[in-house]
Amino acid sequence: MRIVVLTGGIGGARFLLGVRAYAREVGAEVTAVVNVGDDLRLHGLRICPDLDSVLYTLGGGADPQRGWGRVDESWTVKNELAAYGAEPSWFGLGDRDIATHLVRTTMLDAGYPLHQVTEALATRWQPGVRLLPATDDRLETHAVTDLDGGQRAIHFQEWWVRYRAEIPTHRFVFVGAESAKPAPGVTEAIAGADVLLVAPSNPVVSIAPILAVPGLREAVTTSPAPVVGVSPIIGGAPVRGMADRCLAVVGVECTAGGVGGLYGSRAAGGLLDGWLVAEEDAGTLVPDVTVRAVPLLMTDEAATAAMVRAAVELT
Ligand code: FO1
Repeated sequence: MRIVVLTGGIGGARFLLGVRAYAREVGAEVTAVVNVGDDLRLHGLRICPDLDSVLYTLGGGADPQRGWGRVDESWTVKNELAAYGAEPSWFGLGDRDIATHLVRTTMLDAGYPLHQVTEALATRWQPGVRLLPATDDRLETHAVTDLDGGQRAIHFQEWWVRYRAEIPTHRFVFVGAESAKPAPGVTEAIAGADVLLVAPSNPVVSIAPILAVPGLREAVTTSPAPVVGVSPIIGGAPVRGMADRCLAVVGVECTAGGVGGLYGSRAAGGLLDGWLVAEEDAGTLVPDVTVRAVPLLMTDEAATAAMVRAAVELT
């Protein structure tokens, strides 16, 4: 069996731990198609938070408290940059993490595309799943906000980390999406999947930028395989992160039904055949989508693998 997962964020990386465990049980292959909209260049370095969250989480190197970055991290470079007054001071890069960005940036600057660089980084972390960026091209999520007395578009990381998603925001824009191409292997993996899973990631800033790459939404909606999503919202609140603030920007109710409706049924031109929600949200209805309620908290790998089994067996 070939499982393809659309994923982004820390929740998505933790979900992949369960997908990998389930895949080992049943002898399946896993491809993760990862959001790059959060990526940015800082201090000359290319940083790919979502790809790194997957590498570190599946490779056993993630910080369990923060969720992002490396465990046993030190912050010498961050403190030295602060001593120079180097901006931005609101985004912290740990020393161990910087090594990843140095290797990535050196390879990118030498002309290797992001998917090959990711493959090279994965030889160290051995994530046990095939990891593909949605695109090799520049695609950045920006938030159009009210700042300094006017409308201003800022990078997603500035909106998320500096302003904690707490400023008036009109919309999100996926800069570069129109001319981005799917990274090699992505369309083929989706077309060849036996099941497609949408991880319990932020629908607005993790999954939407993947689907904004021309051809990817169509690849999913026309795939012969069933598409099953897992709700990132339990009992009206995000499991982690600030999906509630992002959903408010796009005018969608922060409920399992709201997000299921945002994705929509494949029968009506949307994404989903199945929608897995938490037991608290039993009774959620999404027109033309099979909804099932199961325990959804990713407390450990076994609980997450049980969620994945329920998702795979849903359709
Ligand atoms: N999140 C923060 O809240 N503060 C930070 O300073 C920060 C630095 C950072 C550096 C590298 C990296 O890969 C992720 C980092 N994050 C930080 C997390 C990141 O902002 C988001 O959680 C993800 O982009 C959302 O998926």
